[in-house]
Amino acid sequence: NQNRAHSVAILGAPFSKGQKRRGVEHGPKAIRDAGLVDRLSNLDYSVHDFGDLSFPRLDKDEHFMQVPFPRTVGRANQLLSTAVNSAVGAGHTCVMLGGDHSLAIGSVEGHSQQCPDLCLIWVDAHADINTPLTSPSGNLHGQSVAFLLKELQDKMPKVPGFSWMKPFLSSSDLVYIGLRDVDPGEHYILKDLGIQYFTMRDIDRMGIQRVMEVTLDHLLARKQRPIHLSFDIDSFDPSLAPATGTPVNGGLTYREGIYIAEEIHNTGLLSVMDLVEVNPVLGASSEAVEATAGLAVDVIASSLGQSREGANMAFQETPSPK
Ligand code: HAR
Ligand code: MN
Ligand code: MN
Ligand code: MN
Repeated sequence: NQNRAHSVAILGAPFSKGQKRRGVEHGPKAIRDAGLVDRLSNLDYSVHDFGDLSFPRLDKDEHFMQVPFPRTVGRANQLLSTAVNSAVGAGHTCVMLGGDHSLAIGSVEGHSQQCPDLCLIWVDAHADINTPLTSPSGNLHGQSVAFLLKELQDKMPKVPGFSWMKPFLSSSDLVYIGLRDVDPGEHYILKDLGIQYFTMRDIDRMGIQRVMEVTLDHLLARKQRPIHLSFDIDSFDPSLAPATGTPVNGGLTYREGIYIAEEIHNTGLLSVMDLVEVNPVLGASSEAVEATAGLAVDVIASSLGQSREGANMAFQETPSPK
């Protein structure tokens, strides 16, 4: 277990203005309440919980085209970018707790400041690659990837609030896993840019083992480099993760989700992960909320090395009776 005694930074990002349903700003608390810090400490990490970032309320923030709260989302992401940048710079593996998925803009951007050669694994029911001109909803959590990609630069209008950043990621540095609700404009972009993606149908055909093999080969075969894992809890089937804003039937099984996380851990290259879209207000019961948040903790722990094989770090030898 090569990451033993490494340190993890936890950054809470209680933010919801990238979409229209309230409650996802309580995601960080729900995930912490499900026992995140203890679980990571048991893996022998030194855990640095930096608490929740505080994001300003901007009282003048008119729509831009169809996009609500552009300056609020831009500013939150700028602050998050700075926080991720310094956490990674300080040597931590960073876990960002959302909040909605628009936060990946700042998280990946901040990570890229320290690791310009990073690659991105996006686990989600959705592709989140709409531009403001293709988005059916206007919501920025469905557009995060479009802000990151160099190849979409001249398709992106100047959204107020985002002048602090410019796109830096190449479409060949990105793989999607779990897609099953992709808008027509998004599908065009995925095909046009030749982005590697695995839908739920691909997982049905190939199996998750082969999907991960091709994913890691695509991103790492030429050279080993830091991984950014952006994990949307709605990638899981709604029977497992009901407390989320845009559930879509036919999602990942528990074992598929955990296998993805384990394989990413096994590369030894995970540098930053996002766990987003846990919305405790949308659970039908406290059990539904606890199941969703507990699943989030399981994914994070597996990404950081919790193993189904069991750990033996407390033992140097099998104890003998005296
Ligand atoms: N594709 C739709 C849109 O752009 C919905 C996507 C947003 N849902 C998410 N993101 N949770 O993964 O509005
Ligand atoms: Mn390990
Ligand atoms: Mn998403
Ligand atoms: Mn999603």
